[in-house]
Amino acid sequence: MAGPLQFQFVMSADDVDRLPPTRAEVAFLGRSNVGKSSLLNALANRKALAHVSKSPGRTQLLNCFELGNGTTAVDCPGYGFAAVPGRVRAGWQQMMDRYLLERRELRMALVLVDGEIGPTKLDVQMLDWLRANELPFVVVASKHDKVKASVRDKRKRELAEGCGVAGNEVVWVSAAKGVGIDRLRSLIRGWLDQTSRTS
Ligand SMILES: Nc1nc2c(ncn2[C@@H]2O[C@H](COP(=O)(O)OP(=O)(O)OP(=O)(O)O)[C@@H](O)[C@H]2O)c(=O)[nH]1
Ligand SMILES: [Mg+2]
Repeated sequence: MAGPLQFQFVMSADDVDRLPPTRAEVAFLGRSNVGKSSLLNALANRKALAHVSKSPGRTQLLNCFELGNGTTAVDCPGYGFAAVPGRVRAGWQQMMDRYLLERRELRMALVLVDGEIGPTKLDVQMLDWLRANELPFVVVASKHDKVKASVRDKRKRELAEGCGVAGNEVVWVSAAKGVGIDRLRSLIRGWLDQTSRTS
């Protein structure tokens, strides 16, 4: 089935145990301000389904959306926001570790990397951690519209290299301009159709 993903907000949870049961799930990860919520809105073709941040780092919960066929998507809090106190950051880390390690139905972690900025140290740490724990992930490069056409090829090569993946494994998107959105929709449908986890 083509067209927008009909996400409906279900609930926000501060722990994996409080999330609703699901058949299959995808998660949106990435540093604060990278464009996770904007991407969810673009995939759903909705303006304000997921809250787009005016100030970064405000989403501290796992925001769960359902697709109507027993599958779900989780918009995770952004990492790397300097103004968050250490104590809060430690709590966030624990919540995220538990979520990623214990959510058995997680089919794919979409790791958003800012296409304009490229992978930060925290992005690389997250990717290394996912690899070390053998969790399935895909790199999604956001804000394609902000990368000038003249530097695009070079940027695409550098971003993939910085993330330790092949160039053709990176999914480039622009929530603002709709670039790559249809393709990502069908990838997500495919991951959610899987009956079990693959890495
Ligand atoms: N130009 C451009 N700006 C974008 C795009 N996607 C998101 N933005 C902007 O980037 C900022 C952050 O977007 P969000 O979607 O709130 O980012 P987030 O990753 O959900 O941030 P947190 O919830 O704080 O973790 C907003 O000002 C968006 O308008 C895009 O494709 N192109
Ligand atoms: Mg957000």
